[in-house]
Amino acid sequence: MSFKELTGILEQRQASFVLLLCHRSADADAICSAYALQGLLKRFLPNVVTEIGCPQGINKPSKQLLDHMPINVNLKPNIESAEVIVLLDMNTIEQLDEVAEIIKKSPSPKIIIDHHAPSPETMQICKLCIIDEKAAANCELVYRLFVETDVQPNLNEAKALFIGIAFDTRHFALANSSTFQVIAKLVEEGIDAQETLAQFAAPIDPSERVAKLKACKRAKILKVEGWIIALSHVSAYQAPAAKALVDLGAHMAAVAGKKNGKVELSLRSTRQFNEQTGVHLGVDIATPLGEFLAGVGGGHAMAAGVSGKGEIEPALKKCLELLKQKIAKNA
Ligand SMILES: [Mn+2]
Repeated sequence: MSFKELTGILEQRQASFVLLLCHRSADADAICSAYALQGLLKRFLPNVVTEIGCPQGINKPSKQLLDHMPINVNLKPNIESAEVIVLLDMNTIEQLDEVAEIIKKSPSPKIIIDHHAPSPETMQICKLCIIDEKAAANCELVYRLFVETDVQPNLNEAKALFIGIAFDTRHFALANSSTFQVIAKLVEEGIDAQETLAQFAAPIDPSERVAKLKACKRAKILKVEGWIIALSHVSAYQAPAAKALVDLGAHMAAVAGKKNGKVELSLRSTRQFNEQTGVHLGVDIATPLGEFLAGVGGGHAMAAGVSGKGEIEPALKKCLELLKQKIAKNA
């Protein structure tokens, strides 16, 4: 009975001010889980003032969220005056940088609600830990508190929970069976999934649109051992441009650009390309390419970046050469 334990701590403290704290550059999952919890607490403890605090700012999509939802966030919360502190969607208070020290010093009880692997140090300072690493989003955990208390979320709360889950699961790509059960319930309660997802899809910068289209128009398309490789160049947004080329059908894309006298490249590939060729873009391509350009390169298996000296044409040529060698070697 986690919600009972939570309200038990508030009652024992006779708390009149409770702070719901979100992590650094708070995302939709953190803010939405705080908002829904705030609503649930209001039903049981109407006299307790709760505030959502984001002392280390919010991320870009969250700004859009706050424009569309009746959610109030305090960017400069008074942590010292909080009688109970609830930490949401963060496994360590170190995520709050210098604010972590203020939390550590505060004599008020702390409660954590999270879906990441817990840090022992943070668990030690918390009186109550509501943690499930298997949950795909923190909003899923807060939804369970509604179920536990037999409370129906109102439409805004349901929408917030839906958005938080959609955000953390990358529009359900990372969702598991329990996530889909929660989502099904929220849709049953009146959330229009298509409309809500469209409303909160990140707006694309007009210059990013143009950069992507230019990269497609300029792309050189080659076949290496049956793999479709796209090479292109734009002066900005190389990473989204490379991703766009892969989304359009290339197995691997490299997009170069020049900025402040430096040449920069973004590399992307499909998972299939990585698995079947064994080419790790960060290790096999970006790192040696960075050395070749007297700069630096690195990254992940399917997404990598390079920055160095030189011109676009020879940089892309070298990139292709490295790719051909690596694909042939692993074939
Ligand atoms: Mn989360």
